[in-house]
Amino acid sequence: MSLNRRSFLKLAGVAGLLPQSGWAADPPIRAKPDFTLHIGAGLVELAPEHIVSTTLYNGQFPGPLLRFKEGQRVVVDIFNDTDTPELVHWHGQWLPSDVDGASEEGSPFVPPHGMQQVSFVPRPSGFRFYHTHVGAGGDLNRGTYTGQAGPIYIEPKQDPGAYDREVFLVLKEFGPTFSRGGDMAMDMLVGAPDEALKRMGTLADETSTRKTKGFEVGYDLFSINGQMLGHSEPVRVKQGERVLFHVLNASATEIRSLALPGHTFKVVALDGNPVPNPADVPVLWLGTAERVSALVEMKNPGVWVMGDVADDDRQHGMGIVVAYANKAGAPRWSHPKASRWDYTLFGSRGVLPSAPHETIEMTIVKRNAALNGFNQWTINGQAFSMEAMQPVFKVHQGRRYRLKFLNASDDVHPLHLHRHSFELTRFAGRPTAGILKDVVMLGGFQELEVDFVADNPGPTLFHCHQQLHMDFGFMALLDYASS
Ligand SMILES: [Cu+2]
Repeated sequence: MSLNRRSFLKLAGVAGLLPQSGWAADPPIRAKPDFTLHIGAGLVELAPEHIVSTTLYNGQFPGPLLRFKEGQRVVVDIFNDTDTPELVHWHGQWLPSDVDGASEEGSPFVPPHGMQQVSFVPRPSGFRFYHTHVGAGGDLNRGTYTGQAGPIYIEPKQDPGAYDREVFLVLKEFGPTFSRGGDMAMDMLVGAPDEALKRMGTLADETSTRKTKGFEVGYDLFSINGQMLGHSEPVRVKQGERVLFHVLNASATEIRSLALPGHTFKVVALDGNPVPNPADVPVLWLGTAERVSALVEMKNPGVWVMGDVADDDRQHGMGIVVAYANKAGAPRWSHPKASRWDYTLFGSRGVLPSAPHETIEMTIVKRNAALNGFNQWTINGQAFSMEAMQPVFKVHQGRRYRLKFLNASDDVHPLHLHRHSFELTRFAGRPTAGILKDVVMLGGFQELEVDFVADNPGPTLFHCHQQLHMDFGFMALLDYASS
């Protein structure tokens, strides 16, 4: 599949078969850009002894924070200074298919050593981000394994502003390598595995002809805002301040956690969307591409390590120092008490979600090491084909759809729907309402339901945001019925 995708890119690039969009087909009217992005090779100094070379936006990691105003059109010039076609995806926004930045939806590639001007009206307000949307397959120098990610904040027309300061944190690993390590069972989510799904997963494994485990990706280097713990400027705070942390997991494949000893996080927004019920938690958990905005009241003076609860990852860089004014000494870490992540904590109380017009079921199965040693992923028995590029679901404008996911694998999958927000309606066996997201973690052998309203016509991509999973089958294309 990786080979196929790469040959497709090559073919598409050489033969001029790139999907054409309205604005690309018309003679371009060059406007003065509000923002300019340069995609190119560069260095990230994670620490003096760890300087990595990768593809970056504007020569930096993370890419520059782009501040947009809700509803106010922006023009962005994108220059691709690399030898390969690129795509910039505007994650979490309600954009037309041709500017969303996914080739599967018909967005054109930014040609190698070429440029593209895009123009769109940013919405909805809140914490979004931008990242590359090209497939990587077996190439760890492509896709989200690179440093092509940056935060976006779309300022709402009215800002509640119940905080003293905002701090953006982008969590990201570097130095990816493959291993046959197999899957690490992750149990950070509430909910119990479903026996029928377990049996389905076991059956898939037993009928697999490959007995070795499929490849997984691991990392050597971990960072927050492109610097390893101990090598960055601390987040400097004052006692009594309310600091709003906007946390983005820009990992290609990993689920991340974040804790600040002696403090709690009040989660106020998920994926940039205010939650109905802000609630306190000791640890934040974020699947790939998820965002959490959380308020921390600074009331425990000292010098602290804010970092991942996984000791190994934190010791290899996944953390940042939080230092109170006039406090000195070695940063302190202490392990938070065990807790599991439960989205429903932040949902409306005593409110049930509206009934959908239709339910679309998706059963997810792993075919062990089926593709040259890589696991292949299927939705309802089908792995996504870049060649066919066929929409598998047709939706009607104005209708409310329920997506019901059944995970017959032990992996946690960060599921992402493009160009729409969805409402979480069932998680860990419990109904919920009021939580709007664009990525949500589906637990191993668990079920999950989300609803979305078909209100943004055009081809729409659904996929697992784990780069290895999406590259090896875990995608589906939705399209709108013509009438
Ligand atoms: Cu996945």
